[in-house]
Amino acid sequence: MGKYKAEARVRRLDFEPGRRILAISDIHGNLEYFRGALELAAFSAEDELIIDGDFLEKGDRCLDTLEYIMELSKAGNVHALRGNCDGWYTVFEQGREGNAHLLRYLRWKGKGFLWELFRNLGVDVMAIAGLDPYIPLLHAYDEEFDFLRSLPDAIDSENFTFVHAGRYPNKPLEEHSQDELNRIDRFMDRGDSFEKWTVVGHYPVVLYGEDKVCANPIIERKRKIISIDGGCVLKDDGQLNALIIPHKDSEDFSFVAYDHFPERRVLKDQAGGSRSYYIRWGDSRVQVLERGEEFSRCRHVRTGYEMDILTKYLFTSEDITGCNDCTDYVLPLKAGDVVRVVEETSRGYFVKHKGVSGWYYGELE
Ligand SMILES: [Mn+2]
Repeated sequence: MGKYKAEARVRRLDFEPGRRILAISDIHGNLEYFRGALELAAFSAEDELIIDGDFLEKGDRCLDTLEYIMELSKAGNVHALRGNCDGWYTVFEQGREGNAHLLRYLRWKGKGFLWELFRNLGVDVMAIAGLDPYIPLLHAYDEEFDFLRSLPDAIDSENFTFVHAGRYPNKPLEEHSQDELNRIDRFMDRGDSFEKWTVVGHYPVVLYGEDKVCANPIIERKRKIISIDGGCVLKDDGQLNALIIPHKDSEDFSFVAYDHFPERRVLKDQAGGSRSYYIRWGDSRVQVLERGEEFSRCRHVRTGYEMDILTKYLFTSEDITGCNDCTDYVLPLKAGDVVRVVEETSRGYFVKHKGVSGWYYGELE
């Protein structure tokens, strides 16, 4: 027998005509961004809201985020589905080996949903010898686990299918496994197209970019795919996107994006740079040529491309030096443009302009 693959659970939803449909994915325990995005979108009881998976892990407020989603879900117009980071209800059935693996994970991560629960229960995961005796304590949160257990892996409607990561064409949703719907990587690069719109998160959209970093949703009209993960929590310059579908029969999509970076105004025109590169997750190995306090001169190992990287973005693990996502892209800007400041440095500002990240070397108002 191969590894047991849980079958996907699909929930059908018939949206009422005229009601606005919002979709948000990959909140990753960032309650501030979630509330911010809902406010920007002017979310109300008149809207439908799809939470497209991965509202847990990586961030600092997983339990609060879950409880807020549970509260919102009571009204009947908020519909969450499960991402690959939300399946913690299996913690009661995983046995000794699973528990040992989980303890190593908790110690390594030092944050996340179960880490928060154990902290609240007074269990210091760094100090205990094994997790087995402490698993039953988690039943204090049965309501939360029941909610996670109840979530579908896909929400299907007349014109839109919502899944966390992706799906295969010519294969009914129900015949996918949970893992397929929740974990397909680089879904947009598979080249598939669909009859009805497929809305996904899971893979930060910035990673589809070549030389530029843009966190706005990608809408592929010919293939009917919308990818919305703005890199909230995962990226230093990430944002939480809320896709806005005006009503169930509309393709007039728009979006709002929330982040917490301060807004400033550009004082001088800046011509865009001619050459740039984007070093990103999965291909971020660099060689440090000259380490400085603020910036370090680095060479991207695979391409040989050289750029100055904020020293605080460098990390070393197992003798390999890598870096957080970064770019040397110089943004084309006009005086009066409003930018959002991610990093203020002695050389200039790393900013976002309309979802695109890059450098601005002039003065800000
Ligand atoms: Mn995911």
